[in-house]
Amino acid sequence: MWQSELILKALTLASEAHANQTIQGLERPYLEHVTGVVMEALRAALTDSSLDYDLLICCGLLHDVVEDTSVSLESIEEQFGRRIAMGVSALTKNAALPNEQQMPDSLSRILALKQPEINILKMADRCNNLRQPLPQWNVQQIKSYYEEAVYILETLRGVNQAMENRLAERIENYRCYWQ
Ligand SMILES: [Mn+2]
Repeated sequence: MWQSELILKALTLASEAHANQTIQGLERPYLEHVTGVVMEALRAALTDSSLDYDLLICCGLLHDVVEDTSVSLESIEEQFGRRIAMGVSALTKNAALPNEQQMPDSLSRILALKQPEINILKMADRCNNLRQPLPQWNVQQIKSYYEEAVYILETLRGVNQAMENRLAERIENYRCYWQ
């Protein structure tokens, strides 16, 4: 099914790396976002036993570690191997690019990997992030976040119906924040 020791190692790394970080606007431990993403992904992935659950769960736990903390991709590769490092890398935005290119770039790297587990995780990530917008956001920012979610779903769809249905439902519910 999955390797518990490997997953516990990823959970420990994520817990240490995100220790001082909170979810923006909620001020709750960031690990709540990370494990929420894994929960969403796993719920969908259990409909397809051909998926690699080690890859899915480890990349889910580590998906924001390189983007948001000082942990390097090299150390992920050393500890978890190349496949997991490649998955985390595709889920990490390239901060050297202009803002508007960062999401298209990440999605094209996810598609190039051809690992459905990573498509599922990106959709699960947006599912978890489609919560009540920050109070300082204006209507335009909220609409843009909605449109970006639609773009993520349309770009990555075709790998897992349960995940796609779940994201579509979260997107539909998000409309209440600007309509
Ligand atoms: Mn995330």
